Order: sequence, then C-alpha cells, then structure tokens
Amino acid sequence: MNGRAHLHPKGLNNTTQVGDVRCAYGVASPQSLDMKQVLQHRIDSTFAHYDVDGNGVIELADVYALAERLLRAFGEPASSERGRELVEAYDRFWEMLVAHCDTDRDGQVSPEEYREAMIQMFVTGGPIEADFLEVVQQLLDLVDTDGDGRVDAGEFAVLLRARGLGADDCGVAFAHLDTDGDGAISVQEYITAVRDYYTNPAQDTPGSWLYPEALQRA
Ligand SMILES: [Ca+2]
Ligand SMILES: [Ca+2]
Ligand SMILES: [Ca+2]
Repeated sequence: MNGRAHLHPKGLNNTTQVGDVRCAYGVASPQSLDMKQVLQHRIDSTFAHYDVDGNGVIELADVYALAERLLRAFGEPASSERGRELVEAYDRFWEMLVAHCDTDRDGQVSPEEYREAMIQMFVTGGPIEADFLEVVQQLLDLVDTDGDGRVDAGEFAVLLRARGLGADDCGVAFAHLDTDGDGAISVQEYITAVRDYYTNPAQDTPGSWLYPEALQRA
C-alpha cells in the first residue's frame, strides 16, 4: 500500500445471537422456517450480485467485472496507481473466495458451495477469518478516497451506488451502518453489518442496508 492512513480494526465483537441463528438455519418451527428463507434468499442474492455475467457460477471474470464497476464509480482508470491497487484488492478477494468456497477446486464457485461457505463463515463459524478482515480493510482503504483514514458518508455512497443503491438511500444506509455515529464507517462496523446481513432477517438492521433492498426480499 502507499502512505495513506489505514483504518485499523478495533476488537471485533460478535454481536449477533449465533444460537438463535443456528436454530433458524436448522429445521424447527414454522416461524424459523420463514427466517431461514429470508436468510437463504440474502445469501442467494449476494451470489447473484457476484455472478455478474449470470452464468450460474462465480469465477475470476465476475470478480474483475465487479472491480471494473467500482473503477467506473471512482472514475479511475485501471492503469493508475489507485486503479492497480483496486484490481489487486479484488485479486485477493478472489483468492479468499476460492480458499473458502471452491470446495471441489474447479476454479468456479457454485451456488451450493457459496451457500455452504457463507453459513460456515458467518453463522456457525467462530471468529471472523483474518483474510476476510484484510479484504474489508482493503476495500475501505480504497473507498477512503481522500486518504484521511475515515470512510465518510460521501465516500461510502460511491460504493453503495456502485452496488445499485439509489442516491436517496445512501444517506439513510450510512446512518444505519455508522452505528457509533462518529461520521465514518469503520472496519468493525462493516464486518458487524456483514454478519448481521447473513444472520438477522429483521428489517432496518445495519446489515439490511449493505445491499439494495430489492436483493433482500424473499
Ligand atoms: Ca459468472
Ligand atoms: Ca476519507
Ligand atoms: Ca462509525
């Protein structure tokens, strides 16, 4: 990385009720079946988000297409220093996907492999893996375009808009995700939101604002 300030993760807490969620992913009452449906739908939605070319598997080409989308949102050529950093960060994101999801090692992540890995990583798993932390750190470093070590509302909106969130929703999403109200999205806030997204089907939780609402409806 260059000399830009880093956003250091503070201690990470697992604030979600893992016990409840395990129950939701298992088979129990009709109520938890609803919950399971919403959460499965969220996993399948992010899968569809990552499968940019829609061929039913996530491959390196999809990850590059996502990098391309963010480069366009930043108005940054892939050949600039920042552009190269972004593509390298997405290379590492792909390596992480392969390491965690591509169980049969065929260079493609199937919906089943992805579902299994997300449940393992965010629902039944223990602490968040170090390489996931690193990928989030890199993403937020990229989004911190003025390099002051803080991802403010304007900077975060670029990421959310690249994900398809409407301009009007970006401010609301930021307010929900900035849970300590310091005007910036920290690594911890982002990771807590990701876990929340995959484990808490309630509306208006921080996690529900990570992706456009249309992606979350069962
Ligand atoms: Ca694909
Ligand atoms: Ca900043
Ligand atoms: Ca904050």
